[in-house]
Amino acid sequence: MIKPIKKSWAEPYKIKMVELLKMTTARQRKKALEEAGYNTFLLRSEEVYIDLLTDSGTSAMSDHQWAGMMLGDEAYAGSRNFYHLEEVVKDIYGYKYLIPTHQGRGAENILSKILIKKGDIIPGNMYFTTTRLHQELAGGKFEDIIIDEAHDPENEFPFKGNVDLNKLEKLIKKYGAKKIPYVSMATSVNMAGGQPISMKNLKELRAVTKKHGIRVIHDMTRVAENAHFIQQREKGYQTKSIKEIVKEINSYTDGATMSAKKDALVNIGGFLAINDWDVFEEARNMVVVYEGLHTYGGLAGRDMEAMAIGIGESVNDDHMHARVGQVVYLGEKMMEFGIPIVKPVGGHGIFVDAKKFLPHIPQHQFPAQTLAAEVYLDSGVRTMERGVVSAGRKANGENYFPKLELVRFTIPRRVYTQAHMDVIAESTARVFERRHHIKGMKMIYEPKYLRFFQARFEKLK
Ligand code: PM9
Repeated sequence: MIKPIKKSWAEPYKIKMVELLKMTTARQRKKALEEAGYNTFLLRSEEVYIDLLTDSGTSAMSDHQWAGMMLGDEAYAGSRNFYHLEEVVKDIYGYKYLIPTHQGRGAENILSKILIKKGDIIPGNMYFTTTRLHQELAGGKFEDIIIDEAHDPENEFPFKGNVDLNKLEKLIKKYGAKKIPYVSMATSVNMAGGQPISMKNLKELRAVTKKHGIRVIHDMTRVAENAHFIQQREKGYQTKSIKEIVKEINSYTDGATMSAKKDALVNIGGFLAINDWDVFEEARNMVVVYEGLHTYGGLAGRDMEAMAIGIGESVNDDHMHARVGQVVYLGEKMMEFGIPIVKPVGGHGIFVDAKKFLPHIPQHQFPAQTLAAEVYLDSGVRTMERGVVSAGRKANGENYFPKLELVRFTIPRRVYTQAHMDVIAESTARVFERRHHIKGMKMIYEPKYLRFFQARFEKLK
């Protein structure tokens, strides 16, 4: 029988402008890494060849978005771009009220301050660094209620972002619904490897929380990527568009925080969206303290215009097919080389399992941080630690030791080519070949908050 010819994915755009990259030598990279204290966040971007540090604010904007930038209305109050954005958030996302913020954490700060009281419990489907910190700073305690499968890189369950409803019920029983201001529900769970939550699970979550009068607040930073996986994997959604699925996801929630720097294809921006008038009113008042007037929230008019256009592009089926297609392509290449990665491949990057890659390095010697440094040394590819350093410390000062010790190879949207993906996989494979000779590190400087951004390390001899 003739084998059917494979149908490849391809980008639904062509390149109009290029940004030249600097190539570096191994010697230059060694020096740069030493100066950066072996923390890839502290490298200068000019010292980087392929930048997979994050997909946050690193997307390539479209010609339409750039044209929109020229339509920026930079009035202090009542910019027309705000009203355009407000309309788009209502139309595409389905939330009633909008508060723009400079980025996602601005929205997290305001929301946490409004909804959380000292001693409250905030259950969520795995922590995210900035989200949990704002919850803690507001006096709350985060409790992980993601399904156990999410903590196992090998487990191929298609919806590893799901909430374990038994864990939630237990928390409600233990603390009482009054102590739980909301469930913090993320789509495309970042720290689990960009893993989606299913619509079925979300509906069930909605039913349980409704019964107890608890809100669901959605971290919708990568909601369109989650919608893609629902379309691909969940029964009944194959003929629905990403746009329809996104709107349905949001309909089971009461409000959202958004870092528009990811899905929404802009270099800066975010918002808080909420259906409850009272919360909106308080947030509208609070945003003037922390961000700026409620019709710009720390953003220029042009940024809001680019965001409004980017949101529309983000829910285009062809865009999302190519976006996730490229990530899957890299994942398959890595697996061909035998590199241990989190499975199934998530939406925004490949997460390499550093515990399996460097099993001889104990977690307190930072295997993921070490691996990120080694990949940079090999080829100038910059990745990010998502393990014990990112997890930080508990309120009592003890380190969190997360089960997942990962290096994230995050793919910016519409930026790199398939040949870049090949270079990345080959570089990681070279490091994999010499993995037995790699030694761990010790932390020599640790900032108090979000230490992964600025911590410094030394190589162990
Ligand atoms: N995420 C990321 O690289 C950028 C900063 S942390 C290294 O993945 C979620 C799910 C995020 C996120 C940022 C934020 C905060 C909230 N939720 O960075 O403040 O992935 O816009 O958003 C980053 P901002």
